[in-house]
Amino acid sequence: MPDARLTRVATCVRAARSVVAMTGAGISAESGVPTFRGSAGLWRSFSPSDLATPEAFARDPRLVWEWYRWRRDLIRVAHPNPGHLVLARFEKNLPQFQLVTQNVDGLHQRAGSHTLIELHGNIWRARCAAGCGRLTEEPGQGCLAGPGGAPAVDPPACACGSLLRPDVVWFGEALDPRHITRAIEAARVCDVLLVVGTSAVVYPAAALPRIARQGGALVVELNIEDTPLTAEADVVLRGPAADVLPALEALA
Ligand code: BV8
Ligand code: ZN
Repeated sequence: MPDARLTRVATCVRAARSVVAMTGAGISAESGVPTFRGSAGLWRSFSPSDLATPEAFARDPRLVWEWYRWRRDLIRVAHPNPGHLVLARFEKNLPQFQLVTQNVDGLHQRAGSHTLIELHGNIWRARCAAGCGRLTEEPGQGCLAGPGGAPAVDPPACACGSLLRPDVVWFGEALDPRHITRAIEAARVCDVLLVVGTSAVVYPAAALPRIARQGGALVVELNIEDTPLTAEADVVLRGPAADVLPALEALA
């Protein structure tokens, strides 16, 4: 007998003109990609705010570039999980569906999502750190980086003489106004907002659930634990995204 909350959400998704899903690192956890604030932690004892900033890159480009190389190596061998695949099918099967992700791992695209909004960029692209406009999909070779792994290398040089940096949004950097504007508009007009696998602490992405609520949407939190959003959500589906999303799809 399916959980009453799941049935309620499935009924609303079926009846919805427009559904938005907003994802965070938790949807990739079951693909083996470590979350930011989870217990698995990342390779070094640094916190993301120590490394995912323009200041960190200016101070030690080699360290920051290596951290991203290490993360790309992890993601390269990861596979989209059933949660990613459900959201890719929602894009095909629901009348109006918009995926908004904070993730930079590219697993949604590998699962078959095409029209997603990547609020924080993509780890598989690199761009000129000096802003000359150069952008590449080849951010350099992988490495076996990790304690005692392959030697660190410098970030590749840009044709303009500067360095290449990961094409992601670091803390203290503005999001692409086109992306955040589209995400806000989608949240404002949707009937159901699914908030999947995010600690709901990073702004301006974390403002989307309130915007959806103010627009009259049903706000659903799908997470394995409580977050600052839990108290505000209309429905909380507690469990791993790779299990709960397929269960939701089966009823929707
Ligand atoms: C900006 C890319 C302004 C890099 C990332 C108010 C308004 C505006 C800004 C701020 C504000 N207050 C504070 C700020 C500053 C800051 C911010 O929000 N700080 C926080 C920490 C307080 N925001 C910014 O700096 C943003 N910039 O607003 O600039 C501006 C304007 C004009 C001009 C100049 C500047 C930029 C934010 C983007 C930062 N970049 N990533 C990279 O990836 O290396 S953010 C980073 O955190 C990742 O993208 C990640 O996605 C994101 C959020 O984390 P989560 O995805 O939620 O992951 P987390 O590990 O935290 O949580 C995982 C969750 O999953 C958990 O809840 C867990 O329980 C759950 N889970 C685990 N397993 C599962 C699961 N759930 C389901 N199933 C499972 N199996
Ligand atoms: Zn350049």
